[in-house]
Amino acid sequence: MAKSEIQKIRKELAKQLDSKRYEHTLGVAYTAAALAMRYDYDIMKAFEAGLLHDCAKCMTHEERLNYCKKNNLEVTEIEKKNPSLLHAKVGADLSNRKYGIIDEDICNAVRFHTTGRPDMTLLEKIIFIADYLEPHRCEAEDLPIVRKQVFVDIDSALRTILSDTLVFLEKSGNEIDPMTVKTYEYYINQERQVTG
Ligand code: DGI
Ligand code: FE
Ligand code: FE
Repeated sequence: MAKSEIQKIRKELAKQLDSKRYEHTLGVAYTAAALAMRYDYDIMKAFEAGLLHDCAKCMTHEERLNYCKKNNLEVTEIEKKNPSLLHAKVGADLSNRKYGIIDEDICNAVRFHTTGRPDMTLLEKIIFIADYLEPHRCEAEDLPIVRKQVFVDIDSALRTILSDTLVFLEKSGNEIDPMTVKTYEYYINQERQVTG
């Protein structure tokens, strides 16, 4: 993608997002670019996916639900009850229709950035992880550990994040998206297979 197109996307995002979310977005984009450098992925593609990952985050629940209706996006039961989960699915669709992204890997990285999914592509992992540990994040206790770990072994960082997210969701009494559990189980089983 040309520099001017990225500029255009940034300008539109600055309009669509509040300033805190916009700063987070830039943090994810640059963190994703750094991870792409480490793991030999296309740096600009990682940057673009990072830019777009939360593009639907500042819409209201109603706006997201209407968007899904209008564009025939399926809304699952858990998404109906927790419409903030929908920002990933709506964001992926907007990335394509509104922001002109035709690269499927980028759209899927946006689509699965909140729950992950089993057998993620490298870009999907990069965005999922960058979202958790970009410089403005400070909530999670294990951040200093994962921030180092991710540059050594991306899958082990992924497992730490998935496990901590599940603990957090359980503690805070949030309903858990079945996809979050599936992702966790997939990567835990994968480790068992590797280590025997
Ligand atoms: O959009 P961000 O805040 O940058 O990050 P995100 O897209 O990972 O969304 C984070 C929120 O999503 C956080 O409050 C936890 C929540 N979340 C992640 N997995 C699940 C979930 N919420 C529910 N209810 N169920 C899940 O499985
Ligand atoms: Fe998000
Ligand atoms: Fe985010």
